[in-house]
Amino acid sequence: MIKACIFDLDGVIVDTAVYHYKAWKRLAAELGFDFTEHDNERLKGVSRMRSLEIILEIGNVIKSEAEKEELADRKNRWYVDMINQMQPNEVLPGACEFVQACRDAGIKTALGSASKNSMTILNKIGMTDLFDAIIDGNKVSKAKPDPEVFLKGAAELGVQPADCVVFEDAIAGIEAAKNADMKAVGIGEQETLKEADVVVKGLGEVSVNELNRF
Ligand code: B16
Ligand code: MG
Repeated sequence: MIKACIFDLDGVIVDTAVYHYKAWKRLAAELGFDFTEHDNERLKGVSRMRSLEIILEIGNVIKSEAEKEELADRKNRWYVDMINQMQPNEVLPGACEFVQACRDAGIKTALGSASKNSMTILNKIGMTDLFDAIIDGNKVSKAKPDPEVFLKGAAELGVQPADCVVFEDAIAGIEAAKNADMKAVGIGEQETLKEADVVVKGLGEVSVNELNRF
């Protein structure tokens, strides 16, 4: 019996990938190489530091740990400038309505994101109060596909993992949900998110009545 829904943020509730892309592209340009939209796909659901390492690999650039910290901070400042301008109309179609419908049906809701900026984003889009628990990059030490983020979400909600459904757009996120012994709904393409129990294009396609059928 499903008692809780846990939502990834980027790619499920909002499309912040576009802002991550602009900021990483600007950093790559300062380092003297190009970073394409195709490359950006590799960063979805991946932590900030791991994203930087992937970018440095693409540019064939080697940096010390201290330099990496500075580069990640620089990128994050540009990213934060952009997300500070976000508006409620940037919520992906049906996302707000579906989270609210879960709550109306007595199903608990949590955020399970790798981002350390999730509170800024939720406040800007006006969805902070729709989540009973918020687990993000500030609360976890192990990145997806480790199940930590989702297990912490279930624990904070007081719900058993088997009674949770995770909504995720990244392959590593679907793996994390499976590693947590939870149901996983993929948001995106069937060919990409093969391990998910079901794949939809967005939360606008899901209804609360279906949750126990996944
Ligand atoms: P930050 P999610 C992830 O969000 C993004 O998909 C990923 O591209 C980003 O690097 C990561 O958050 C960390 O974000 O730099 O804000 O801490 O999909 O887990 O909600
Ligand atoms: Mg995501």
